[in-house]
Amino acid sequence: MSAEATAFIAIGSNLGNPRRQVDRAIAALAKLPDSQLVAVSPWYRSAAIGPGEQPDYLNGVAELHTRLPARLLLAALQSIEQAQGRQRNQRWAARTLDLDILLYGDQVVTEPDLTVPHPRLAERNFVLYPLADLVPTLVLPNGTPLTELLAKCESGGIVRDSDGE
Ligand code: A4P
Ligand code: MG
Repeated sequence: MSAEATAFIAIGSNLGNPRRQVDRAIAALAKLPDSQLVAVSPWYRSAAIGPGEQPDYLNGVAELHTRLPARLLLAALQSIEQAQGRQRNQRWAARTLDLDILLYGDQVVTEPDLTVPHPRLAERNFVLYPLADLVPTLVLPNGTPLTELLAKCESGGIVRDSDGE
């Protein structure tokens, strides 16, 4: 059994009733083996970054305590996406559910199919805001405080979702 790690999971949806999708995703995360769902951030709405015309996204972050190694956690997240009808076609296409590993303790992973911390974490307000709601004092494995990334990121185009409180 591996040691327990604190993992932060980005949750995003812009298809198939995002509110319902993210609620189902939270219920599924709460049932992951060898893991405990300890917190869920508030939800945020933002315009989609990606090709073509797409509906707005609903985004949030979940905090897990888990003994699943990062790669098994990724596989488990992908099965939750599949169970919620995720189609993989074009990159950044609209999707019912996207679950990404933002951070896995202090681990740095650079493998072909898994990069942790998530490579686009630093530039995305829809990830930084909910992460900061959970752990305002968070410091990334490379020593950068989350507050520094927040100060630099674009603050426009994102709103707290009032139904998600
Ligand atoms: N992968 C590598 N590292 C990770 C990680 N840390 N967590 C690999 C999860 N997966 C990771 O992902 C492609 C591959 O990334 C996986 O097979 C996995 O092995 P995917 O979910 O199939 O495809 P994707 O999500 O379209 O690609 P990508 O590049 O991960 O997209 P992003 O960066 O996640 O962006 N706009 C708004 N407003 N809100 C959003 O949430 N999300 C995206 C997706 C684009 N625009 C958005 C949002
Ligand atoms: Mg993804």
